Amino acid sequence: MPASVQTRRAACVAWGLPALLLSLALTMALAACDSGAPPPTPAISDEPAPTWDGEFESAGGQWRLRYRADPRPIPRNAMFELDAEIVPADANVRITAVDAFMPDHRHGMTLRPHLRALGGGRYHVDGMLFHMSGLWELLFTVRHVSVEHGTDTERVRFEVVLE
Ligand SMILES: [Cu+2]
Repeated sequence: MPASVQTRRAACVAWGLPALLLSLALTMALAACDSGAPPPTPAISDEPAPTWDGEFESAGGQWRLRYRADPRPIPRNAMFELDAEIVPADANVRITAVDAFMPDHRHGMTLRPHLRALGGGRYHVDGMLFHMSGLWELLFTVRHVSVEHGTDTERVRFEVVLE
């Protein structure tokens, strides 16, 4: 038998034992997982249903947009954040922008807010600032893509009166 074949066989034997031990360890690890604590339930199901500061239903009733401010009520001249949700979650209905405007004064915010999609129809907005009291319009731009209508862009408007 040529020397090279013997060498290869020796290498196989040397590999065989660690591989066996590894698969044994994996099997035990999996068994430990199975017999361990029950899988954790998502924390959100333990929380009371959140309340919202505003809710809008689309003209066709296919989706709703709702939001709440943090902190609430919205402070004057202090940063705040928003949680927003499209329900039911639908990949074809997305919030693409958030802005705010004072119609009586014809000006917007002094900051540009940052919108982040969290998945499942949920969004978070930070960098909001209502720098003066009065009537504000909180504006969400929603893009809705459908086979029938192509791409629709809808501006959802909530009125917020700041003391
Ligand atoms: Cu103003």
